[in-house]
Amino acid sequence: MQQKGIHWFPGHMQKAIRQIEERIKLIDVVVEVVDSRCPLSSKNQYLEKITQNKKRVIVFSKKDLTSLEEIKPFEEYYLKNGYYPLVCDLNNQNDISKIKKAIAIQGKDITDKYIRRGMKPQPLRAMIIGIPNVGKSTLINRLSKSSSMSVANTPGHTRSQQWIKVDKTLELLDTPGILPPSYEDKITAIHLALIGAMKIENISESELSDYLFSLLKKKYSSFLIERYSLNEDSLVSKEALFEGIAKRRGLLLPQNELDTSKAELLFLKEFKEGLIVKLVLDTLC
Ligand SMILES: Nc1nc2c(ncn2[C@@H]2O[C@H](COP(=O)(O)OP(=O)(O)OP(=O)(O)O)[C@@H](O)[C@H]2O)c(=O)[nH]1
Ligand SMILES: [Mg+2]
Repeated sequence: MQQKGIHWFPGHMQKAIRQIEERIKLIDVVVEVVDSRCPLSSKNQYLEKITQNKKRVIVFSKKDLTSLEEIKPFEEYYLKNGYYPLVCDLNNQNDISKIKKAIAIQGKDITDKYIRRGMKPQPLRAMIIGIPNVGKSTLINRLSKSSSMSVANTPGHTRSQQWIKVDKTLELLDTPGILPPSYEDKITAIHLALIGAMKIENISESELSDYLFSLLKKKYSSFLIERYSLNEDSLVSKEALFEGIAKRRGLLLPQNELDTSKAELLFLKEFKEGLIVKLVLDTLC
């Protein structure tokens, strides 16, 4: 498949960057969320620039949908680049506690400064950022629900900001910084579409299933065979695969022909939901 570059920079990107830059002035620790299945593609490159002078935690969300083995090199990569990486299931309270600890560790210098000056340490102020659908709201909800404190309204630098007091050590900006995904190559766009992080207006379902079929056939064929109780013959082509899936799942057209279009949609949906195989789509160069 030939991969043409995509030149894509939505008009609201600049606005989103400005909004985040404005708010980030008030923040001690930035918590960026990326999807574990796309630890590079689901990171907006502009966030790298905006956050580089801040203490940073990077949360790889949805670890329940990925391979913990395959994600390891990406943890090391971000560690080397000054982040505190954490692979998490945001529905798991233990993992949420680990994120709280990571914020405290990254903010220790700031807390220590108060202590050195003989002052009572102020709560660390954190902000959750990331591209759509990676789990930012889930994380804010989980962190704030773990606290019995209510929402506090503290005046910010230039305007009033809404803060959630998680406990006496941590306050959270109650709205996340959302930046659209940014990508220059089609593979990144395909990865984002496959995990459901962006609308797929400019990529057809057939392009997505072509890509996914080749990848799974090459590296994860046993998972495909097992999921749909197929034999090797069903992997000779994408068409054969969809026929196999349609047969197994009873997907039929009115004339009792196999509904391979429905099978294709099911294939994409079940991959997105982590039902076929848990993997990392991105690769480190
Ligand atoms: N399996 C799994 N699903 C998760 C996890 N974290 C979040 N989700 C799901 O991912 C979807 C998106 O989560 P949100 O918290 O709404 O994501 P967001 O980043 O706030 O999305 P936007 O508001 O669109 O920017 C929801 O269906 C969540 O339930 C996780 O760790 N594992
Ligand atoms: Mg949200």
